[in-house]
Amino acid sequence: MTDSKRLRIAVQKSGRLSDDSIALLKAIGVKLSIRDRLLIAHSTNEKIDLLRVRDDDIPGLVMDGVVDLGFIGENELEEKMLERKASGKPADYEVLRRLDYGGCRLSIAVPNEMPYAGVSSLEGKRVATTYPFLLERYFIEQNINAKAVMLTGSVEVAPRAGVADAICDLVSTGATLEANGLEEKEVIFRSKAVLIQRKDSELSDEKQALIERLAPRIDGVLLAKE
Ligand code: PRT
Ligand code: ZN
Repeated sequence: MTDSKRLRIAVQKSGRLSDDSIALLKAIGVKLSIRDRLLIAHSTNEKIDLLRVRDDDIPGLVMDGVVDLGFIGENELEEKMLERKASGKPADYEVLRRLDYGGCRLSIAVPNEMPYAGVSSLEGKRVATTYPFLLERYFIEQNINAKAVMLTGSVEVAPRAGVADAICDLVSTGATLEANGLEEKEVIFRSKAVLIQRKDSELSDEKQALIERLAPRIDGVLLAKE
């Protein structure tokens, strides 16, 4: 159960952002008792409840006002914002802090053997991605007539499977692209984890005061790591 007077924070349950987000909360003095299978975790020393969910759900939970804060990658946040705007849903949020983990880039990569002479080589091509809204925005900006093919996983095998000509996926070390015979050509978005909040006008004074007490501690933690 959650109590509406307690600050609700959404974090990824299990994935690349989970450990760093929990570690940051602990570093700013939020004591947490997390039991692996449970959706909700309570803080034992602050009026805070954690909602542990898939990262895909976090932007919507903040934008719909179900939670007050959320830790999320900017890639996912921007994609969901575009998707929600396109379907007329609320898409407002504020970035409370940009964080120092979850760094990656969303890039277009093509098979090693595909001739590539710049973005115009993508004209008329099918590009597999989990981020169709970011990719289509890029095509429009670049004035390219190409098609984003939505895949929720295994994007890197799409060209070999004959499902697409190229891909647009997250890259950090580049090892996955290399292992799949793909070459990174265009970076379309650079991302890090961020802590977002619902529009502050919608927060109670008590919750706002708690955020104002905790946020400077995040700056302290980030500074100490530099
Ligand atoms: O289950 P849930 O939906 O919560 O998790 P998920 O599988 O959707 O996400 P997860 O945990 O994989 O990633 C969460 C967030 O971490 C992403 O939205 C990014 O903001 C950030 N992040 C940082 C990354 C990467 N780096 C990353 N390298 N997310 C994914 N990758 C994948 C990428 O998709 C590709 O498959 O790693 C592979 C490439 O890595 P390299 O090192 O081989 O280039
Ligand atoms: Zn996800």
